[in-house]
Amino acid sequence: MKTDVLLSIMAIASALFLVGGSTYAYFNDVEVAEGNTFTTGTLNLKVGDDDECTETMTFSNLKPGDSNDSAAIWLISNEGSIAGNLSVKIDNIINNENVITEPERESGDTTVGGELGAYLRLVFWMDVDQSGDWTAGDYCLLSNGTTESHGNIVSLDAVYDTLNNFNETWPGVQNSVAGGADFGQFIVAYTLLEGVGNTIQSDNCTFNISFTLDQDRSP
Ligand SMILES: [Ca+2]
Ligand SMILES: [Ca+2]
Ligand SMILES: [Ca+2]
Ligand SMILES: [Ca+2]
Repeated sequence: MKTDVLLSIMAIASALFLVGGSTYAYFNDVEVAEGNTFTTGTLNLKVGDDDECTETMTFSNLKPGDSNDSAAIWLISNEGSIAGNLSVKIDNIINNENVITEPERESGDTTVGGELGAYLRLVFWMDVDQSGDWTAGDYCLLSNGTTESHGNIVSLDAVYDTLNNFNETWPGVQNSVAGGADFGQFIVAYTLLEGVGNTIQSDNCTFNISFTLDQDRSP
């Protein structure tokens, strides 16, 4: 009796071994995608020669009749690896009276703030193709906070305005510009018209120009 049971158990175990062993005979194959990596891109705006920006305009001893069509020529670049949108802002416009010269006083000037910003006429524009000239594809910043393209403005002479009127923000002046690409040369021109009079003697004006690069979120 015990022998029979033992034989039965051995038979079942043997059968199970054969069934279990037979599963290793099915076809099989494994492939592995190794080292999966996710890396972020970069977003970095460069204005002029250095990053961060060291550009600044400084002009002294200005007088009526002076003008300069290249007061600034700054290359604006998307130094990152992803596309971005460029915005520009001009703010912090400050007019200083400094001293009041005798001719200035004779003209009726007082010590309440300087007048240069009300007379200094400026143009801010982007030479997109970096040709140095106002050509197709270029655009300028208007003192009402909009931009105008070359196709609609024959000459930049038409868009000069006084510094005090340029306290504006121009959002998205150039969008979806690829990483590694240039926006163009940002150029500033100025003119101090003849006949502006003595009230601006010794005055100065200061202001900031901010450039912002935002991540392009278009599909
Ligand atoms: Ca930068
Ligand atoms: Ca003065
Ligand atoms: Ca151009
Ligand atoms: Ca003055």
